[in-house]
Amino acid sequence: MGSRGGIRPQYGAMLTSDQSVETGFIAGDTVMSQDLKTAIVELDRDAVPALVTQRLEAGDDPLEILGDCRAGMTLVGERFEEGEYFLAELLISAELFKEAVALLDPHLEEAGSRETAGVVVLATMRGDIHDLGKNIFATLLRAHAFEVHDLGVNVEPTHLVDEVQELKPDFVGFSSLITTAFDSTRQAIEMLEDKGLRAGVKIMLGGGVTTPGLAKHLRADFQTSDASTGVTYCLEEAAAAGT
Ligand code: B12
Repeated sequence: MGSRGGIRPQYGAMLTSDQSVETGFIAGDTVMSQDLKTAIVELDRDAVPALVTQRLEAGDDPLEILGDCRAGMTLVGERFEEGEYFLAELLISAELFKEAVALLDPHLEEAGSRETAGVVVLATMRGDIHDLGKNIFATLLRAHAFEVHDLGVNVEPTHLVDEVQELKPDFVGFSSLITTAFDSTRQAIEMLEDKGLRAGVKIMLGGGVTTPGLAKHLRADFQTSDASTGVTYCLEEAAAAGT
């Protein structure tokens, strides 16, 4: 573990992608951006918080920093898929990611200023315990004055439906990172339809494994793998509804 590519990050340097031939950097990436991805995929517990802090101090957009952290997590997932990393590495990467988000959170909260509000219920459904992305989406929504009810992970469809009945939200967001949760998501949506709760609610699918095709299949209104795009959708829908 930890030797692939042989890149030892040069923290703080703002080199351009011209150096990519030698180092393996991706065209368009700055060294700072590539460093953070590398630090995450190499599970470097000192470098990750140091780089996030350094980039915040340098005035980088917190959403861009977050995007680089997420890209690092995608690389971790690829190594897991290839059998190079195991569950232990996934867990360590999750801890590193949480640490990065804890540093970014106050800046993400500052990012929003619009007063448009609506009620959002969020859940990761039964069969899925991934929640890092959902938590980020919740933070960004709150930053834009949405009232967020986060039901957590491994949520039973009946529990979600009870909460929707009680809270009468404008939006229900399902966060999915693993295909085994598709069935419970489908069940929840069908139960909302059967109980007559579907009409007043916009249903969103988000998370790495969701696709437009899945959204169509589940009769969801919206799908994305990007929290900011999700917030834009909520803001536009809330404005259109006059909330
Ligand atoms: C970290 C991680 C874990 C951690 C999760 C910790 C946690 N608290 O979440 C731990 C170690 C617990 C874990 C466990 C497992 N994992 Co895992 N894990 C990952 C990993 C590396 C990163 C996921 C992540 O957090 N990404 C970063 C976040 C920020 O991205 P995101 O979730 O997509 O969120 C963004 C957007 O999608 C959006 N968003 C998210 N939700 C929502 C919702 C709405 C409504 C909206 C609008 C937007 C939105 O906002 C975020 C910011 O933009 C992925 C690899 C990958 N490629 O994703 C594998 C991965 C998801 N895991 C996988 C697997 C197989 C597992 C395990 C089954 C492993 C095992 N053998 O036990 C278990 C699953 C247990 C279960 N039942 O859920 C597979 C899933 C394969 C599949 N296609 O189904 C992946 C893809 C790895 C792989 N390539 O094989 N995992």
